[in-house]
Parts: sequence; structure tokens; C-alpha cells
Amino acid sequence: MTYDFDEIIDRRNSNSLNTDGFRQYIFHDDGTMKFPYRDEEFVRMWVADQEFAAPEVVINAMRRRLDRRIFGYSRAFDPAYYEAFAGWCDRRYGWHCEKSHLVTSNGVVPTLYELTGYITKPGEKVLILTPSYPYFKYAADFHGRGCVASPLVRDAEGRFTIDFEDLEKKAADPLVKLMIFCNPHNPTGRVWTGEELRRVAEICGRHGLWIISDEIHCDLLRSGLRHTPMAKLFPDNDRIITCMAASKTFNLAGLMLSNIVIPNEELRAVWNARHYNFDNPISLAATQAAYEEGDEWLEALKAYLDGNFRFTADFLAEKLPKAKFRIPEATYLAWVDASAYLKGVGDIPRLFADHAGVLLEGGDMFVSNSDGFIRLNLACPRSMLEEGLRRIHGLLKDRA
Ligand code: LCS
Repeated sequence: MTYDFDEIIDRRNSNSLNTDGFRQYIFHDDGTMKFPYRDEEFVRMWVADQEFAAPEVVINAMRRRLDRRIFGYSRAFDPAYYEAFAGWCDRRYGWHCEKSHLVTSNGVVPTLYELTGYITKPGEKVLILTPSYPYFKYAADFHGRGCVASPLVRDAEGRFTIDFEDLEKKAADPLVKLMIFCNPHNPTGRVWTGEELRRVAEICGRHGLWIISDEIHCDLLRSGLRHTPMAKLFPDNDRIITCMAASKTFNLAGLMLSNIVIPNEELRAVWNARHYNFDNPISLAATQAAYEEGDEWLEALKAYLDGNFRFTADFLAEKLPKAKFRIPEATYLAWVDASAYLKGVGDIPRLFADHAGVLLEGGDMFVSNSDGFIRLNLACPRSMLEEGLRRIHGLLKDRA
């Protein structure tokens, strides 16, 4: 089977955040903001969804469910849903997920919010690594909990690593009760090694922290690399919660369904008592089909993304040599240190929107430890990527 990842698909007027919601999300526009580009003229490299069609096997499963014609209250009652997810985890990560530990939710972000409320009490704090997907901090903010950041550091080769001494110091704060951990990491794209995962879990264990391991990007590794769920390394530690989803992998974020593995019985009882426990029947059909039949499409997607990353790395090395960039081990997001070109720029996304016609995220959109960085979404046809990079080059080339 071949798949056409070069196809340009028109997303306008489809209520997509990517095309129709960027003003509010990126720029907090109150409706008065003006841009020198019309909406359709922007090259969009921002929110983490894909410009690619979802796999046909997934769309067909939704069609079959539509043909059943009734869409009443639904939930993953059929064990086939669990079996599809467990089969995927077993096949792809060599990890066994207990049936009784799996719950479903309308997204990983709502889950972070919900679990933070169940796990922490007023006055307590949440630990994260920075730069960070900002909703980790928002989950703490939502409950009025403090958020403590341990900044990642870059080694001599530009690889982001964890400052374990700093992490241990922050974890030792008796008010810190939960770490929200991103594996693989958004935005740096690090796939943590077994040793790194072990050290994080040991530090958290020593200081009595719960861990929510957000593994939503775990299927999107560069070809040949393999994901390790943190919980796989610690089968006896029931304080590690794992969040996974087919949403990033198969471009189904709008279907709002995620899989949450909660091994701790007490916490699961709280979840089951308080969670509004229904799912969208179309989402259930799509997600089950993705896990059952999506492997081949995913391998093709990964190969295409590998090519987009090589193209980007070569382009930056040749045209913007002062940008520091390593092809990430995971995600479809390029985390580029463009600080040499962005001295004195306060609002990085606005600069690119106004002067390059490119929508991207960067700088303080990633909580902290992210000054001068831009994040480019490469899950797009090569021709879009080329045009985006061409425009970025046009803007930056004379700024260093
Ligand atoms: N967790 C991480 C680490 C993410 O990167 C994202 C989406 C989510 C959770 C969202 O999960 P959902 O609620 O959809 O299940 N990341 C995005 C990003 O970096 N930009 O746009 C979305």
C-alpha cells in the first residue's frame, strides 16, 4: 500500500484550530488583531496536528459505525477495545497493560487537569521539566497548585538532558507531590533512555511523588527507535500513571479519546467515582481500528517524517548556520535554537506571522528555558515545509 503524504488538503472552514483558531490560541486576539497575510496565505507550522489525511482503515471504521445510525451514550464496553490497545502496547513496546487498569478519557489534557486535582491538595506543588508543553503548568494553575520547574540542560552535542541534581533538589521539597513527565519529550523530542527513566522514577520514589507519564508522542519515533513506557520498567510501582492516545499518531485529536493506565486501586476508585465516564462512539471505533490496523500506515508516516527532518536539518545547516538544531528522536516537531537570529525579539510568533507569513510557536509559549527557540511542526507535505523554511530563511538571514 502506498500513501500520499504529499497531498495538500484544504482545511479551511472545518472548525480546525490549526486554520481557524490561531488568532486566539497563539496571539490571544480579542478580534481586533490585523495581520499582513490573509488566512490562506500563512504557512502553518504550529499546533501539533498533522496536515495528512488519517489512515483509510480508520476512516472506514468510522464509516461502518456511522452506518449503525444510532449514537447514544457510549463507552468501551466491548473487550475488543481493550484488546486492540493492549495488543498495540505489547507489539510495539513489549509492555503489558492490565485490563482493569485501563480507563478512557476525553483527552490527555483533561486527564492531567483531573488527576492533578485528585492527587494533590491545596498548598502542594507539581514538578515539571522545562521547556514544557504549557498545559502541564496549566494543570497545576487550574487547581491553584504551585508549579516547580527543573530546567533541561544541553550537553556538548546539543542533546537535551535532565539535570538530576537539580531534579532531586526540587523533588525533595515536601510540598511537591506530583511530577508530570513527558516521555518522549515535547518540545525537545528526546526519547529518554532506560537509565534516564530509571533515575527520574527513583528520585520521585525516594521523595514520595506520583508520576503522570504523558506518553502521547510515543508512537512517533524516528524509524528504528523503540519507545519504553516508564511504567514498563517499574511494574511494582503503582504510582506511575501512563497516558497514551491514538490522537497524535493517527491525526485524530478532534475525536478526543485517550487511554489512561492507572495501576493504583485507590486512585482508580476515585477516578471511577468522579469521572464523567462516556466516550464518543465514532472515536471508539476509530481508535480501535487504528490500534488494530494502523501499523503499516504509521511506518509509512514515520519514513516520510524522517525525510522531512533530514530536509530541515540540511536546510538549516546550509542556509541558517547559526541556528542550532539536532534531528529529534521523537515527535514531528523541530525544536530549533534560533537565538542568534532573534536577539531582542519579545514576541517570537508575532515576528514570524507578521514578517514571514509563518505560524509557529516559540519562546515563552513553552513555560521557561525556551528563549530564542522556535518550534516547527513538520507533519506536513514536503512542499509546504519547503515554503515555510524558505520564508523563515528570508526573515532571519540578515538578522544575525
Ligand atoms: N500532552 C502532550 C505532551 C502534548 O504535546 C499534547 C498536544 C497533548 C498532551 C494533548 O493531548 P489531548 O488533550 O489532545 O489528548 N500537543 C500539542 C502541542 O504541542 N501543540 O498543539 C497541541
